[in-house]
Amino acid sequence: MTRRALLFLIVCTAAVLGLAACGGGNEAATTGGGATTAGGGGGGGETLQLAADPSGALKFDKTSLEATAGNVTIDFTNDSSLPHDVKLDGPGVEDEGTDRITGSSTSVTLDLQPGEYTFYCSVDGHRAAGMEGKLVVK
Ligand SMILES: [Cu+2]
Repeated sequence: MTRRALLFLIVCTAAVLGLAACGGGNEAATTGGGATTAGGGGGGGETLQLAADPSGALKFDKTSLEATAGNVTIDFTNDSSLPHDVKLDGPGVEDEGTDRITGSSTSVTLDLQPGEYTFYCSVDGHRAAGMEGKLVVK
């Protein structure tokens, strides 16, 4: 009897936890899906966030990005004391991107077609040191 009661309690607890997890997950998925649909449905207008390492290491905070074809805005933050920029090479785009900035933020909007692009910092030596990554546009 005691054992059965304990089992019942465990099952109930699991069910409650499961429901709670499901509820939270659905909410997050709905919010995320809505934002994605709004960006893609409007013929682009997607915004990507990218930052240089704030401590001065020669790297970005991401090595891969993904976007939907159309107007893609890159919000670039460089809180370090070194100059950095973000440039793109890929289909129809060569060495285009943000201004070179130090300790501030900037953004650039490019009309991108589907394909694979390389993003990198064009300051001498930075790309070779690891400031590059891949952007996939679908
Ligand atoms: Cu750089």
